[in-house]
Amino acid sequence: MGQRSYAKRIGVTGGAGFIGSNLLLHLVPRYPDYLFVNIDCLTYAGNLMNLESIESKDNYCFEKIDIRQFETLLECFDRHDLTGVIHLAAESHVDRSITGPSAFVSTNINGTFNLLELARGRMDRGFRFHHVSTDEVYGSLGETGYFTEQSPYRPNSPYSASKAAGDHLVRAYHETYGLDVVTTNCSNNYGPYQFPEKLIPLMIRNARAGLKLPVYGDGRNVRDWLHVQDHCEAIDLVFHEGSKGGSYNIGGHNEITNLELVQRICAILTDRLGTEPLDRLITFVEDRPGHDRRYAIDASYIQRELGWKPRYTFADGLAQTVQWYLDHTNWMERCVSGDYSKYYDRMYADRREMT
Ligand code: NAD
Ligand code: TDX
Repeated sequence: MGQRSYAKRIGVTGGAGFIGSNLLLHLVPRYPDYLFVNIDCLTYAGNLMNLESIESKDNYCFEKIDIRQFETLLECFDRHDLTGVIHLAAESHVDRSITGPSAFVSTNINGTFNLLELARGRMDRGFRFHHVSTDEVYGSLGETGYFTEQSPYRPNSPYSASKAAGDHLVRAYHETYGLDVVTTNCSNNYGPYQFPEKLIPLMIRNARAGLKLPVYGDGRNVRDWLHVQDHCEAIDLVFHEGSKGGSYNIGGHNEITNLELVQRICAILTDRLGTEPLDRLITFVEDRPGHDRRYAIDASYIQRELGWKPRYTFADGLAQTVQWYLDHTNWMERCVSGDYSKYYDRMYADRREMT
């Protein structure tokens, strides 16, 4: 049987993570004439169960690969003859970067370097490299002001420093070699399939279980929240229409303190579950070292240049997200127990041995 030909063959690194899963669920049905190769080594944060609904699609496949392993990556790029990559694979949790920075340096910097080298070898085929990054590279804001694409880089955690290093390499490959790159720097995402170590799913899980809700420091740190679906639509747009070498800030203009956010989650849960007010569980705990005070994104450039703007209001997005976690308690518990990793063994390990 001859191989199907595709208009584009795109590697999506980190496709089993929170944003990567949502992105593949968005892209795979939307572009039936593209092949999407999910490249992920399945750390604790990778969960293939998220992708069950696209698992058997012709234009999707999964490759269990660590982006730190150059030779394995090379073989994958060659076998699928990739024409582009959307690079999301990363160690992504700030608290883990404080207790164990090593994997952040190797994956977020060396892994990005490996992918750039492979992209450089494919420049003659019009290869596009989309680097998915974060607003945390800009450091912390005071009471006022916004991060723009011109803001200086001032990362404060090992996580954000490793992401910043990745951004710099991407920029350098464009300036030095003329590689076709685009970078997106997004604010805090929320929505389905987020690993319950991050603020919103952690608070939902704990509140439901009657556990303490640990708010760091005074709870007045501000984050600018964006629904993951809005982020995925922005990535889709920038990958297709972003200008070569361009950087785009993406944010939702939803600034809220952590304390207020946790109170809102408690109010929604109290209402939905019909319990005693759950905000009594809020507990202030020792602050995160180097805790950035405030993030806020000026997203006017992507809006002006590419016509992107978020579709979710924060009120609707948060209510829908809380409901999603209430409806998927099994998913949450399997994440926490680590049970989800068995899904790979069932679905792929045997299949791999047969080929
Ligand atoms: P996540 O931690 O949920 O998922 C990361 C994925 O990368 C996992 O599937 C994991 O298995 C995979 N991975 C990690 N190391 C790997 C390696 N060495 N080789 C192959 N795969 C590896 O992360 P997320 O929240 O989905 O974030 C995705 C990307 O978006 C990251 O680059 C992150 O920096 C960026 N980002 C995240 C947010 C956010 O709020 N979550 C905001 C802005 C930018
Ligand atoms: O238990 C908690 N209590 C608490 O007060 C946790 C887990 C967090 N927090 C605070 C710290 C932050 O100010 O809530 C805020 C959000 O924390 P996280 O969910 O850990 O996200 P953050 O550190 O802001 O980083 C996230 O957004 C930017 C992602 O994890 C990054 O990958 C992304 O780049």
